[in-house]
Amino acid sequence: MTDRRIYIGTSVTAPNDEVAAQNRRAFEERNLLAVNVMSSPGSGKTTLIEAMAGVLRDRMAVIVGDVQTRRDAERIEATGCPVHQIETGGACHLDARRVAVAMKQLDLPSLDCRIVVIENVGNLVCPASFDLGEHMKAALLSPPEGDDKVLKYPALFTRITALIITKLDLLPHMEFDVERVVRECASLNDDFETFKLSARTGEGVGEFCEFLLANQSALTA
Ligand SMILES: Nc1nc2c(ncn2[C@@H]2O[C@H](COP(=O)(O)OP(=O)(O)OP(=O)(O)O)[C@@H](O)[C@H]2O)c(=O)[nH]1
Ligand SMILES: [Mg+2]
Repeated sequence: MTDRRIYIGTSVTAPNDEVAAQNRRAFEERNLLAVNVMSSPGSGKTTLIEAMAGVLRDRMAVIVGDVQTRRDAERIEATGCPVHQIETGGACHLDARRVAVAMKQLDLPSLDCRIVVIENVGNLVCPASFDLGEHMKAALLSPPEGDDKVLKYPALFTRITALIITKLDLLPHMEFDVERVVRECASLNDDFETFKLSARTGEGVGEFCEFLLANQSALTA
């Protein structure tokens, strides 16, 4: 039997991309910069957001995605930061439609913030393929995960604007070559900034917050 292929000229992510574009416009109408934070489970996304809340205070709101539970939202709520939890009920990544609903729930017009952080579901693969309407993607990598991950999971590291090496306080106890991570990321991506920080000690968290605020100012300039 002859192998016949039918070309369908539409991307499978096209419906998602349309909603993402609407989300981006809605963020921009309110002068908000949205950042999509991605990494493996446990690499420290929520802990970084907790630390950022101490720096950005009422300039930040958060949308947080998890397969199940409100645990991360409860942690972020405790900082006083406005937060909405998305429970995906099984999906291993956020999509633009879910984020659109969360934006309504957060009631962005009533907030006086400048940065919206979207914590994606812990996963180094699928979240990278879905535009949520963010202005930048950030990836966390920490010493316990190993310094070989960039080239093993290239889809995410190809698309990021911020590479965040976190849990820096653990570096003296682990074999983790920071320069290798940066070098391998640079082999995939020629337009990203590197941040080295510890959400535990607070070292470097301010620099990342300044970077976001500078990008928010550029958005509204
Ligand atoms: N030593 C140290 N531990 C950290 C740091 N950041 C996070 N942790 C710890 O790492 C563990 C996981 O942190 P979370 O912030 O919950 O990780 P997450 O990426 O949000 O996890 P998921 O939401 O499940 O994907 C917790 O025990 C944190 O206390 C850090 O900078 N230094
Ligand atoms: Mg988390």
